[in-house]
Parts: sequence; C-alpha cells; structure tokens
Amino acid sequence: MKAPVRVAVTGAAGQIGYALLFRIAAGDMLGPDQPVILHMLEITPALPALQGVVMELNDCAFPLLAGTVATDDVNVAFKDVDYALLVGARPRGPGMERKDLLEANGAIFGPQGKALNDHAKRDVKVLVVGNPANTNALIAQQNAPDLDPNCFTAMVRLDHNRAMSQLAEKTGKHNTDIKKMTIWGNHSSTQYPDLHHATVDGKPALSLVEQSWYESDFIPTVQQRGAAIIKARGASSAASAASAAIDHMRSWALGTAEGDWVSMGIPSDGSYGIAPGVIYGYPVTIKNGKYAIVQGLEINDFSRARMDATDKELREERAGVEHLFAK
Ligand code: NAX
Repeated sequence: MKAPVRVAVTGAAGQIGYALLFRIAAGDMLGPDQPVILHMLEITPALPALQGVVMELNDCAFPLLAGTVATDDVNVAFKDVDYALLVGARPRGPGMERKDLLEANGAIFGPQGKALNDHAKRDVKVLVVGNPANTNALIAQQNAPDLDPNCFTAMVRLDHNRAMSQLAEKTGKHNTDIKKMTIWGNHSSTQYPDLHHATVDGKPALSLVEQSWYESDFIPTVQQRGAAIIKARGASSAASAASAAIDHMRSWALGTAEGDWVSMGIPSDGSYGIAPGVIYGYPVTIKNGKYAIVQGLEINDFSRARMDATDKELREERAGVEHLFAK
C-alpha cells in the first residue's frame, strides 16, 4: 500500500461534495492502492452539515480512508495537499449580472489561490468545478505566483462525457467504443463539442451521422445539457458532475489510454490560435502526471468560428476579473 495523499474538496457539504467524497474515499479517483486523507472546506454555517458527512464517511469504514480534516479555514484545508477540487462557489442569484457573479467568485477563488500558494504541495493538482469554472481557475492561478501555472485546471470533462453519451446513443454503440472526443473552450453554452476527430469503433464519427444532426442536435444538446438536467430534476447535475471530476483527476494522476485523449480546461499556451493564458478546454494526453495539448489537428472553418467564439467569451471574462489578480 502507498503512503496516503491529501485531497482537498471545497463546498464539501454541497450536493456535488456529497456525491464526490465517498467515491474518492472508495478509491475511484486514485486507485485501489492509494490511501487518502480528505480535507473538507465549508463556510462556517455549513460546518454542522459537514460534520454529518464526516460521520457518514467514518461509518463507511473505507479501507482507503486514512483520515479526515473538516474546517472553515482555507489555510488548514490546503495544508500539504496533493490534490484540490474546488467545488464550492457562489451561485448566480436573482438579478445578478455576470460581472457581479465574477466579482463574488473572485472573493472566493482569490483567497483560495493564495492559500494554495502558501500551503499546498508544490506539484498540487487543482481542479476547479465551481462556476464560472474556467475563469475561477484563472483567478486562483493568478493569486498563486509561486506555483506552476499549469497546476490549475478547470472541468470540461462533464461536457466531454455528455458528448460521448450522445454520440454513443445516436450510433447505437457503447461509450467505450468512442475515442478522441474534444470539448474546446469554456464550460458554458459557448463551448464547442467537436466531432471532427472523434471515432466510433475506429470509424470517423462524422461519417456515421448526418451533418444536420451534428450541427442542430448534438452541439446544442451538449451545450444545454446542464439546463435540461435542472429542468428535469429541479436541481443541477451533481452525481454526473462528481463523476466527471473523478475522471478528470484520475486521468491527470494515472494518465490517458494509448490512442485516445481527454478534454481538460488548461492554461492556453497559444496553441490553435487561442489567447495565451486563458483557461481553455483542449484535447490532452497525459503521462507521468503531466498533460500535453494534442497538436496538429486540422481545424476547418466551421470549427475555427466556434473555437474563436468561446475564446472571445473567455477573454471577456478575463478582462472582467483582471483587477483581482495578485500584482
Ligand atoms: P451546492 O450549493 O449544493 O454546494 C456548494 C457548497 O459550497 C455549499 O455547501 C456552500 O456552503 C459551499 N461554499 C460556498 N462558498 C464556499 C467557500 N468560500 N468555501 C467553501 N465552501 C463554500 O452546489 P453544487 O451543486 O455542489 O455545485 C457546486 C458548483 O459546481 C456550482 O458552482 C455549480 O455551478 C458548479 N458546477 C459545475 C459543473 C462543471 O461542469 N464545471 C457542473 C455541475 C455544477 O453545476
């Protein structure tokens, strides 16, 4: 058995937290030979509820759970952590403009970035789930000047998984038959789910579906899936979001399969003409805990326009939060 690693989860008493913590403790994220110490952060009023979650975690008697820390102090939460899943965020309230939302989240992700900078392991792997995820990740990164900027990522894996499931259903195949799915850009309705490089059972996906289905059905369905879940369930995606967070971290820690890739929101290095610095969804392969953007994909005019539109939205979001960056 390996030595335990420390995994921080913020918003730990929320609905995604409740779907996430038990799977991490069961070994779904880092494997069956990796004990974990869970660091759970909540706001002060949610600490009693969090205590209930800790009681349940203990009651599971998980062989891999080597300890728990439950706190409302960000400096305690991020002390020596190897992984940090930043889930807790400020939801959009009635009448709240995007500007207000970004500002409210800046007040959360700025201090969290600083606390990671001051207390986390130097190779900490940070995943931001709380929305607006890409720009919240940027705020945290920009408040952590001593950490490698590539430590900070945002979740587009739920969109990636949703796209796999839609394509599997359409083609009558299983999602395990699908390779090389790509989500470009922002985890928002401007995201671009790209089928040009995807394969189903080794065949090009776009040779199996009509262009009209791709443009008018598949793309909007994936982009609007979050809203469809809210309409059906009366609550936003939680178990699927937690599952995607597990997938994201497992791929990052344990690597991607030969001949396949995954989608991750990562700091742009300018690849594919995207603004350097924004946290943009890219296709990546991962080896030894390091991700690399898949290079050399052919981008046609259809894709270019959509990749640029989501880049533009991310640049606008960045312009709205630049005053929150550490100098
Ligand atoms: P909940 O409202 O159920 O839980 C959020 C929890 O975060 C609450 O318990 C709250 O007390 C806590 N919290 C708030 N501020 C905090 C802070 N400063 N430090 C620590 N904890 C804090 O929301 P839930 O459904 O769990 O969703 C969490 C976030 O995930 C939301 O921002 C949501 O928009 C986002 N999502 C992101 C997705 C993605 O694909 N990137 C998909 C699912 C989800 O919508």
